Amino acid sequence: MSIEIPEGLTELLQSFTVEVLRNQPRDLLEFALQYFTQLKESETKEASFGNDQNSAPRPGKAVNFIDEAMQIDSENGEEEDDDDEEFIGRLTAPVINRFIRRASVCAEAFNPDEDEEDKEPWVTHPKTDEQRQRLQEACRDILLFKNLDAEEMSQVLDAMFEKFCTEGEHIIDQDDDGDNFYVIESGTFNIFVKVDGTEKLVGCYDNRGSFGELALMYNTPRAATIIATSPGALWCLDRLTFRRIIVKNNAKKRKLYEAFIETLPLLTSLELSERMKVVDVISTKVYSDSQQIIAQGDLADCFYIVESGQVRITIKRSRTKKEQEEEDVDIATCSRGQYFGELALVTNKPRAASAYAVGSVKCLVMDVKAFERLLGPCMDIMKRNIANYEEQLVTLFGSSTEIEQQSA
Ligand code: 1OR
Ligand code: 1OR
Repeated sequence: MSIEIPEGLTELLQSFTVEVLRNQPRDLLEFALQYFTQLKESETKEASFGNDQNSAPRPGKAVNFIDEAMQIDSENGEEEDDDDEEFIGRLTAPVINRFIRRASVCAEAFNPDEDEEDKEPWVTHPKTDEQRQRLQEACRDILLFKNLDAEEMSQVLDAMFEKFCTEGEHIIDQDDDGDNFYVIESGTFNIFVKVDGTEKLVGCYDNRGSFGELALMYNTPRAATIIATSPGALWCLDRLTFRRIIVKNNAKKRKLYEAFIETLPLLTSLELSERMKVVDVISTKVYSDSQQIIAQGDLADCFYIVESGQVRITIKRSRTKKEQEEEDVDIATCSRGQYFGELALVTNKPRAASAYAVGSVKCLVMDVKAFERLLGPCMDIMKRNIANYEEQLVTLFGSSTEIEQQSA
């Protein structure tokens, strides 16, 4: 007895199988239900619109599922997999978003305001030459600006405006909406975070650095209160320009560094969304052969991960016990995926060693505040390595106290 295979069955099942393989649904049955329901709906819709023959559904014509990565809600790092309407609104093809497994993480939550933002004129605050010079100096070491191209940087500088503040002034109050990003030209500022309803002093800024990026980056309420503890001068960047330039730049950075960040053993204790926040705050720095990256004894404000090339770590040692003359001794080499510069940040001491580029070197750099905020969960791994330094120190030099005294 021969069984007749209905026309279109093979095509239908093939298309379905392709969608299953592409989307890797967690619940196959539910996926199938949605797939065939949508197929039927689109068939009915097209029939009722009297579409031309070319677009008329045939048995087995595939439902056009969304083929893009699931978006991360950058406000809270959660997947927006329940919020289908937003996706349906911007896609012509029917979308069953909740089944789509993440292939990669998008840089930004879908932001319906973004198109509106683009229609706004660019913000410009005219400045004297003297102001512009001071502004450029204040922005020189701001990591968030390091990856901007010349045009983006000049748009940022044009948009920034000066704000003088008095001692005791609240620059930012926790839980408020974010208006500006601030770059410190001068002044000291305390950082308070509410813990169980009471404000706790968690850190301070001393005449350098920047703050106020989080609420603008992730569309969240302010995460901390910032109060001036001296008269000071700040440069402010409005929310619109910040989002247009910095947030868009972060999207590019995520595409570039997502895969590399995923390979770093140091960051395995972090959630995926936290690792993406690491990408948002890093900048890249390039060093030429023999260039000094860290100088032993300096105050520390950055943490480094080697992206390419080799970094030589050296430590100063007296040639003899009596002589003042010192020589640099090689103690370690860091290559792709390894980090350095954590010790001074963890111990709050000056740099314990120097670091030099061997050949051309590219590093990902993170500032101390981001390091403290984001890398807490990685502290165990770092502390284990620091304990290793101590051991190596004894092996290399016999006693750790000699080096400790020298690097203190
Ligand atoms: P924002 O837009 O949320 C407050 O406004 C700013 O304070 C914030 O951006 C950061 O730029 C800055 N946790 C959260 N925000 C901090 C922190 C911080 N430090 C500075 N800011 N922590 C302290 C880490 C040294 C973590 C505390 C648990
Ligand atoms: P930092 O912030 O003190 C220098 O800046 C960096 O060199 C340091 O953090 C470490 O990341 C890195 N002792 C001290 N620092 C070391 C060592 C080290 N190795 C790498 N660094 N060792 C013991 C010294 C004899 C390790 C020897 C293998």
